[in-house]
Amino acid sequence: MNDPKTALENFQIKGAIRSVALFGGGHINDTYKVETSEAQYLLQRINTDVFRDTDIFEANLNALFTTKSDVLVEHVPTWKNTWLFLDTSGAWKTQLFDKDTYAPQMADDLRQVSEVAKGFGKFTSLGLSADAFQETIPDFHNLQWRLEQLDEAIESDLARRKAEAQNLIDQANAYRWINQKMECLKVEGLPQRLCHNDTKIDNILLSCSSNQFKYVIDLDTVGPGYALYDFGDMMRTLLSPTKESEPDVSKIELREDYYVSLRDGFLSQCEHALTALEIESLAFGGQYMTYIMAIRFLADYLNGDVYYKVSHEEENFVRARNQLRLLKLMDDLADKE
Ligand code: GN1
Ligand code: MG
Repeated sequence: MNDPKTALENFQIKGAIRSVALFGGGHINDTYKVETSEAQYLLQRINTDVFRDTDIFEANLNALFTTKSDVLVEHVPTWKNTWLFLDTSGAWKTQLFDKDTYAPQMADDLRQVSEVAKGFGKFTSLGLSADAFQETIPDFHNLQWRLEQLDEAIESDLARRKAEAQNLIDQANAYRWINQKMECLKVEGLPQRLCHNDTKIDNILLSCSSNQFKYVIDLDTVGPGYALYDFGDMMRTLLSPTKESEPDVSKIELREDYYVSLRDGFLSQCEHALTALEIESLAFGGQYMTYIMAIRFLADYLNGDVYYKVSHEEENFVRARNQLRLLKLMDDLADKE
């Protein structure tokens, strides 16, 4: 039963419900804005075809909320004192909505980039041990496994799109060294860390009045990872003035001054918590995360759009093409340095 109002009855919210409306644009879950006579909330329906192990999710949220931190938005428990309410349509979760906040959609000035980076830097320095968490989606950022998934998608060609995508497949295959480089970093001793694992710009809330960082949101993928994942996904989503589905590939660019702001903002909050190898490998995170997203979009295109929401037939193709373009720009820049 996919009914937000019925799901809401299971949470300890205050006041009588006045309105419930769809909100935001995630690729996987549905989010609703809720107004009651006393407060405002965000209710999320987590897609349990993607997040299959809700016990792990619940345990991660518990581990996350053990330390009271002003980096995270306050969540509302159910009447049974759990964070998730399960029904046949998925897992529901509720958090307070702070009226003085907004989620920026695209970085358009350096201060904004710095605030987003500071926010995720604060998350990195929360000091929670990665060992206390498990992955909500197994192998989520395991590139080796994602490459195997791509190989399977190419092999089965379920949607008969392989011929059309051949050029993208060739481009993607040329970057397999990124996986080897990551494996070397692990052997060299890159430590695991608690990561957010989805550090897109719109997963930060800034204050409407001051434009300063307020909260990190979208906690469904929080779990063990490497610092370069979170730094890299910020590079992927902050450095170009384009959205993932940008129709005009020539608009994709790397703004180097944005990179400086991103790095300075992030390190200002968490440099003390990171090892030298982690700091040295942060920039490689841009290539790693952009590559993994190119592969995931491409595999989903070949599989017939079974994972990401799409608004038109070619959207996953366009997303994969754009990520590969961004990766090329990052790679050229890394060669120059
Ligand atoms: C998905 O659903 P959303 O938009 O928060 C995806 C991320 C990708 C992102 C790309 C669980 O996040 O890994 O980076 O799309 N989340 C999942 O926009 O697959
Ligand atoms: Mg997410």
